[in-house]
Amino acid sequence: MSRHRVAVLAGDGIGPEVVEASLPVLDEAAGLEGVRLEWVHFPWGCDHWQETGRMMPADGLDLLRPFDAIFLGAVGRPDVPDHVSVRGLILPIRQAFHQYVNLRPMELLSGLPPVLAGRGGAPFPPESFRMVCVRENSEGEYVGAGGRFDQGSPDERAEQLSVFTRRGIERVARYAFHLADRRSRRLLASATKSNAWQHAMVLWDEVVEEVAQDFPRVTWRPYHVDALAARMVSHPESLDVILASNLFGDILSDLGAALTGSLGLAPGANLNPERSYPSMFEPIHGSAPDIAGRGIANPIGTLWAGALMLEHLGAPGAAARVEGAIRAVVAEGATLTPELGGRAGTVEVAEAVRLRLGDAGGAPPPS
Ligand code: GGG
Repeated sequence: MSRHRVAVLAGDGIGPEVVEASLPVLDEAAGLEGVRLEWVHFPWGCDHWQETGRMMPADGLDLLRPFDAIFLGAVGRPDVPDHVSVRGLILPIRQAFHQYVNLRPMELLSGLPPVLAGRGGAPFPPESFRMVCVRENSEGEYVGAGGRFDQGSPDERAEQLSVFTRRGIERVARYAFHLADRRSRRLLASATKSNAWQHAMVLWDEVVEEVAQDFPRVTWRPYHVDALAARMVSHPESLDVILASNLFGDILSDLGAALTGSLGLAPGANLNPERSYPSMFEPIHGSAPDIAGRGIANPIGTLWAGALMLEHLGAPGAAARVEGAIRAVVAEGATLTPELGGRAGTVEVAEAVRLRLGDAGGAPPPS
């Protein structure tokens, strides 16, 4: 039996609820494939910030470093500024551990009522909406450089610096083209805004073009990010892999998740492809304080993030079980959370997925 040690950062709001419901499901899926997951919980987040002034201890990164993976719920609380919570926990982990790929699948699952009406009024068939966003996750608009000047005066200004490096763009572009090359449609759309950002996005376009030369089987093109957002709504069937900067990828993947029915469905993997550091897996949703504590948060994004983690840990059979079970539960439609029109709670949905793990073994996810 192989063993993997996973650091759990359940975090704030609905984070602890969706994580607690998901861990037994992931344990069981792993166990069915001869894999043992050892969870170690760290009580970091906004409560920790209130008590100590820090979202995680000063040596938090050192404590996380030896783990095989990190499993994150959500961070944020209405009384804590968002930049404190996100900059205090999520971004330092992503940046310090060189998790430069944020992989965010966006897929319309069979059985869900379509959000998009489709051209001519006919609903889009589920297979027409199957994308994955490869978001640059370590630099760009999220480097945090800049400052506030002349605060409180009429001349007050804020400067927020973006930093794009050739190395940073190249490595994430290479990952995205590799991924596109392995998928059946072999399409890649690169999100740019080089008409307005004449420095950073022109470098982005040049480096992406250079990397593309090594992947002749991938059909690709750049889109201005605004046009790409519109295309996700009007022609989703024309999109497959989306390569985007940190900010653009964050926005496009929330749009994509909403178009599939709910932000609660979508998983994210913060990957260090070289495996020099632990990678981190999380649902893309935030802490959702409006529904926290009510037991109705959708655990599917968290479970799916767990499937991505199992895949990364070298347990593809366990990952396929979780993904197959999610697909089965959603297609059945009897156990869904309220935002998808159902009446089930977090624990019930997770339990329904757990009960389908046995019959979902080995089902390969569509590419
Ligand atoms: N599930 C983790 C979480 O709470 N995400 C909320 C968020 O705002 N994340 C920032 C980001 O993904 O860049």
